[in-house]
Amino acid sequence: RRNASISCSASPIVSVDEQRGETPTRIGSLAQVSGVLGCQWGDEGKGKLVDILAKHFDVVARCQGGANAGHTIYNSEGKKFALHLVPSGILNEDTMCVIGNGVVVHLPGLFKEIDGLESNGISCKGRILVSDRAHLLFDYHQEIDGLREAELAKSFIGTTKRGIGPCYSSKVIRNGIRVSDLRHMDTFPEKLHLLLSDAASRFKGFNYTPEILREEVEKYKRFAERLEPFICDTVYYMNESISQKKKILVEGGQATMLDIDFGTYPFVTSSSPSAGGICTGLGIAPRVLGDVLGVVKAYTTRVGSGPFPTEILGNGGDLLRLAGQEFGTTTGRPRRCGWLDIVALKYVCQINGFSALNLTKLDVLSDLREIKLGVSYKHTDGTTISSFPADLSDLEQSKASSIFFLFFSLSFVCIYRVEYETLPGWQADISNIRNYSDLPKAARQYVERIEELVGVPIHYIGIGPGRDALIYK
Ligand code: 2SA
Ligand code: GDP
Ligand code: MG
Repeated sequence: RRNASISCSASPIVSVDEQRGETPTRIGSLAQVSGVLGCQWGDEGKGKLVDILAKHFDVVARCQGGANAGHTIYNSEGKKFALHLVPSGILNEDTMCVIGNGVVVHLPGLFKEIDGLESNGISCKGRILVSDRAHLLFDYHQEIDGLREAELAKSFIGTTKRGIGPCYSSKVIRNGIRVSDLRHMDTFPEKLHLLLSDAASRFKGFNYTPEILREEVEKYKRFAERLEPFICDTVYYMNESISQKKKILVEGGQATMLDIDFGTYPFVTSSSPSAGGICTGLGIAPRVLGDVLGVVKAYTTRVGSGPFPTEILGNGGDLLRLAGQEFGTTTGRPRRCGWLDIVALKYVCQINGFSALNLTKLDVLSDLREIKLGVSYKHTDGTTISSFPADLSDLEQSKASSIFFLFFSLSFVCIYRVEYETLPGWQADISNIRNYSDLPKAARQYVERIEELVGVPIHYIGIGPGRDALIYK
């Protein structure tokens, strides 16, 4: 009952393209255990890559985050799906989807997502496993996420209000409730009472009554029954799958610049969306992890507050937002837009040790006459800083000089100046190109300059949202 049987098997990976003398897709040579992670502040197009890779893997697993993630994918008929908790392997019918111990699971949201997929003809039965160690995210976590944001007033984080911070707080402070607790409905009400009364004592605006507890417990009794077939010791499942030589793809949510340790703290999420999160969020050993692919947008976006050194304010940013349709997949919020930040990207590559990158949304830049790359940060004292700084607000007291670029934040200005390199645009539609060599010279120059600056090869280039809109380099 506790360990789902391991019965899936991916189609053999034959590098047909190489036999035909075409550009290798390189998918066939990806390691048995591979990962796909975001390189910026999220929404790089991770979902699309995972969906494309999924048919070559037996298992696609989420290791962190929750329904704050929004992964948009299109099936081969061009039908759009927005996934939040369900891994992006779900459209490939032979793939098992695992929601690992590091994920925080909002059951009403998960069931809604599953119902939506089923009603669109995607069978989820027997294909989704939820870790018995994953923490449950309750509606009340979402409510206090909103209350915390309101309390922060001007310094608000700009969370998705999906309850992520409060749920990870419960986990770390050790009064969280886990999926396995649903198997002990006798003690569940008391645990939930402790959580809710704690929230009521902390937040004036939080309404908690015995009636609310009763209703919530009844709801969770029904959820417990419905969830039972999905519950799995996924640590055992993942490790058994690895020893049986199954191919595993780990799908990251958010991105390293939102990582609780490495991101632009405190404007970050509450999990570890970088390579370390793969091991802690699934219970697999670092040495089994082979390839980690970084997904990076050809420019940068960020949703929510916090420093964004290469942000383009005003009309330029609005145009990019429109061209790239940069609106949150989960909340619909407009995303802030800017140039590609090489300083941040190098820092993220260092942390994750990517085998290769997927540069996405290159098509979005097609109309531009010139494209900028943020290549270094210079301090007012003239020194160039060598890595992404831990604390951009340590310059809070400094007065911004008009010649210096103002890093955007609602609560501070700081005076690092971003130095840019300007490259020519290509001003041609590239969305129908499928071979790297057919890209306009300026587009290839842009791609190759990024590779040169960052020192990591770009193996995949996105030139549209569809499954087929990928160039293998
Ligand atoms: P949270 O909700 O506590 O994780 O928010 C903390 C910060 O993390 C950011 N964050 C995200 N940034 C980009 N995309 C995300 N997913 C959705 C999407 C976002 C949406 O795919 O578009 O729809 O708004 C995501 N999730 C969290 C968040 O903006 C805060 O800065
Ligand atoms: P994720 O959170 O990293 O999976 O990314 P999102 O799905 O939140 O946002 C990426 C958006 O860009 C989605 O709407 C994708 O359909 C779209 N997208 C992905 N790759 C490309 C690309 O190469 N070109 C274009 N134009 N759109 C893309
Ligand atoms: Mg997203």
